[in-house]
Amino acid sequence: MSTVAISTPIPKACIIGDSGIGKTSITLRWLGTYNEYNEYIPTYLDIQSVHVYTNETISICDVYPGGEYHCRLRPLYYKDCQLFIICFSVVDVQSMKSIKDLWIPEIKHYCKGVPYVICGTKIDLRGSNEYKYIVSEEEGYEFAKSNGSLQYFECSSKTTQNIDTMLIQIHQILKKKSE
Ligand SMILES: Nc1nc2c(ncn2[C@@H]2O[C@H](COP(=O)(O)OP(=O)(O)O)[C@@H](O)[C@H]2O)c(=O)[nH]1
Ligand SMILES: [Mg+2]
Repeated sequence: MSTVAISTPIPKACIIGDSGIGKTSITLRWLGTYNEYNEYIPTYLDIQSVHVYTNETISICDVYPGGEYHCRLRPLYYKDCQLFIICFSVVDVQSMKSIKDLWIPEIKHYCKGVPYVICGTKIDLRGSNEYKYIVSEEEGYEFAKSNGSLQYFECSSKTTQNIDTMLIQIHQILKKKSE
């Protein structure tokens, strides 16, 4: 009798949102390869295995948003996605608006029923007076709640605030889903 090894597929989450809001930086923090001196962060459009604990891995797909070509390519990366992490920058209110206008409609179209969480990025910039408008934590939370998000996160890749907690909670959501 032959033995067939059946491996459990690694849970997959896709990180999406407008360009320049810090998606790749979060992925790099989770991978442990973030470099704060790197002004230019190449976008992967790639799937990375992130080790949550030594024996627990999830795959994170960092999806590049821009351009006509990528609009058609993006849904290919959504295949088998079990959770979307939709990001916006708290200092870029347009990126929050895009969640409603573009990102939620897109995942509802291509991945009906797949849950999502919303994440406000770059919270270290809240203290800055360089921005006309800064989304507060309460506003982010209310926005997430009224737009069908499973949970609301906030983080800063620069200071690492909430980066680890967010990964652990995302892992828990994925794990619960596969039980
Ligand atoms: N201040 C601050 N800057 C950030 C943070 N995360 C990313 N950035 C910067 O924002 C720019 C875009 O980041 P990136 O991760 O490439 O965004 P992406 O296009 O959404 O993948 C880069 O210059 C980063 O250094 C953050 O938490 N705080
Ligand atoms: Mg990127």
